[in-house]
Amino acid sequence: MKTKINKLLTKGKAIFLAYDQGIEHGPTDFNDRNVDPSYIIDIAQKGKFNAVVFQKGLAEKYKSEIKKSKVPLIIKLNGKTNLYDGEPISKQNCSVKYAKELGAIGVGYTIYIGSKYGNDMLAEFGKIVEEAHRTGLVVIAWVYPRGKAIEKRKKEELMAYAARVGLEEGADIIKIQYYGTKKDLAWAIKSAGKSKVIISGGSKKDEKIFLKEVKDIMSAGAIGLAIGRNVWQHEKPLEISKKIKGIIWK
Ligand code: FBP
Repeated sequence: MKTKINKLLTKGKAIFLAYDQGIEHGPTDFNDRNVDPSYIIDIAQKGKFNAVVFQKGLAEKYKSEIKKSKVPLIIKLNGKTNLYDGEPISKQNCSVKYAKELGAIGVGYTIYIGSKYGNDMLAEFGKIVEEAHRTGLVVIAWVYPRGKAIEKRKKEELMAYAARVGLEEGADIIKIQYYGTKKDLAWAIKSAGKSKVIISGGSKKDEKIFLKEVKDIMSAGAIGLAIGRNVWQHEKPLEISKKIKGIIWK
């Protein structure tokens, strides 16, 4: 089944603006400006992001703003709060069908490989891939190694495992976190085969350090980033977006 992956990419590359931190971390990530989803849609539009990533509630309540902005929408189909310290599990909270009705051209889902519940998430995600691909939606897997079983494992090695899981499960794009060296990342990207790899931004870093990281990420073969806090927590989000995009589309 052909997906509309090209609608989410520009010359094969992409920058997505991630804004699901409200559920994942709570409003502690936000200030007076960026607590407002309209502010995020505005950044995505003016910064010409390839898509914005929302949970279904924001996609519903800000439907008219999203439509007006013309920014493509990716809806996360699962999520969890951090008000719980057990083995990580993120369950589906939105159907593929509903995401499509809300205007999404892609859906996202987080899998915590290494968790006691990792295989349950793989099974749930497997069904999502089939349904989404049947209706032409692009599927993006956030694959994060987490949980007790992997505490002693090397994060840089698990990065390749995460990427491979995304490929084997049928994700079109795999979002992983960058650990280790450029060589480790290049191996992870190779392990992802024909699936594309994007990297998550993480908590806000010093700008110089962050931009150097983006350079390494791109030269290792990633197609771009799905980034949140390093953009919308920045004093000048459009300026930093421009710098990041200058590296992605160099
Ligand atoms: P950031 O660039 O802000 O890190 O966003 C990327 C992301 O994957 C979000 O989609 C998600 O909400 C968050 O990171 C998950 O954070 P955590 O690493 O704490 O689970």
